[in-house]
Amino acid sequence: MRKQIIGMENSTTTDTIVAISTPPGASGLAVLRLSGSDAARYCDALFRPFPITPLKPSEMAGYTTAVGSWADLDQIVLSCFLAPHSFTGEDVYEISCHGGTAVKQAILDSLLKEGARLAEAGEFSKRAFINGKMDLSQAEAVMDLISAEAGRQVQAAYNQLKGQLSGKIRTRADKLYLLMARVEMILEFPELEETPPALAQLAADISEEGIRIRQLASGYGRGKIVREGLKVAIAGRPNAGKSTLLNSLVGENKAIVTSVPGTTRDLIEERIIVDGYLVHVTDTAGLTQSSTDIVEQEGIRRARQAHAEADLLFWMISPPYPEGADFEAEISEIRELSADGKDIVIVLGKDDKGSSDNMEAEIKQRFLDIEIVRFSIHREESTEQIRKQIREHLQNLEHRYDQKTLITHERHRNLLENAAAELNQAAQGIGKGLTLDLVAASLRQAAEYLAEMTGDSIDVSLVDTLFSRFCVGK
Ligand SMILES: Nc1nc2c(ncn2[C@@H]2O[C@H](COP(=O)(O)OP(=O)(O)OP(=O)(O)O)[C@@H](O)[C@H]2O)c(=O)[nH]1
Ligand SMILES: [Mg+2]
Repeated sequence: MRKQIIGMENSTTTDTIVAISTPPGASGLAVLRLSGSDAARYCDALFRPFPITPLKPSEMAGYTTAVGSWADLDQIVLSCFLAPHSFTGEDVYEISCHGGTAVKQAILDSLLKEGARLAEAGEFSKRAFINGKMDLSQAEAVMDLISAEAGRQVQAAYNQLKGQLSGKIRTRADKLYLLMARVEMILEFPELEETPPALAQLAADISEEGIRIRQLASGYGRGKIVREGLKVAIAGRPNAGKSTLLNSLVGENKAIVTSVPGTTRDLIEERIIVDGYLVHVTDTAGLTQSSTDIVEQEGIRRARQAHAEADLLFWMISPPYPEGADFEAEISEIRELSADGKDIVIVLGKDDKGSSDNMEAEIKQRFLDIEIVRFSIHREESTEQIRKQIREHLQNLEHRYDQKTLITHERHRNLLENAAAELNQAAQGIGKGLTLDLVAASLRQAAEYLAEMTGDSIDVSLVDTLFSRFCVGK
């Protein structure tokens, strides 16, 4: 069923679009995708089937393929998906050709010459959404699936694509419609229903629904980490061994390591995978109070920003240990971050250079409850111990947010929070004598927020913005 989108009533989306759906550059094979009512006609003009599949493209049945030649350019496999049983809901032909840059461009040009239009970014998915093939949260999942680098991202995106989230949202929306019906009933037959106990029960039920929706929103706690990755930063004084730690986690010499304090100035961010989670590890400039070098000062400013944004901070303290006021300054900086709720692990670095026992005892005395690990680049198991800290952090997160349904997009979280706030307000309002018309309006508004998640009710400008973030050919 075609979707009604506010503001899109008169627009036409029936022209036939084409794009190269595989990445740029040379490859063994490539796929071009063609969607729209003229797709068969364009293929008829350009495709010559081999005798084993003698049908013209317009005579092919849906879900069948044919081999043949394409406009004297290449030998291809043509796959046919007829409306409405295709990705976009329109007639779709996919052309698998050889993946040379010139070949795919020539095939694309031949189709453009026939009259096809080059697809905009995300236009295939947008048509799939408009034609009711999937809802908005599923279309967002397609994009996530394409950009996924880690196993957990794939899992979350696929669950969303299968409609796990949409199902949950529709269940909640149905409950809101029932509540709306109850309010309408009371409005119509006040003598029967508008008694204090009936109203109190209504308020309790609305409040309960708000709590459930807020619970769903809290799935963003882990969902954000799954989709965007965990941010880990490495902090400490110059020369503490931060870049060495980064390199050991990445398994490559990504950051320059020298014995000169102040080597790292820029932020160096690398991606690793831990337990199927994407983890961004950022090496930062060493912190020092005494720098007069403006480049180093800028490095330190950026370092502090990265520390503030990190989900987990490895703070390295290595020999020669700071003493007196320097040590106190470092401790108070750690304490401040920790008081702000930052998860910090102290790494006692260069553990091969003498005993870290005293420093460990000192730190334990200052912080009752802080993780401490020892690290030496000359010990093989050291890197694994650091990875273990990351793993434990991720496991804690799983315990803290054990929702089955992950909320992976901020847009979804905000809509759920807005819906919950609206319900909470309505529930509290009933006790304070809020008129039932206004309660009904709040319920309707909350349902609207939920509908925006799945795109059941959505503005055309939002549709355009969301789909333009997709890649061309999707
Ligand atoms: N013995 C020993 N030396 C280390 C270890 N880790 C790093 N080093 C040495 O310490 C020096 C500084 O290491 P880096 O990794 O560059 O230190 P950094 O904290 O990134 O330094 P800045 O970028 O200047 O802040 C280099 O000479 C390293 O080889 C270690 O575990 N043991
Ligand atoms: Mg460094």
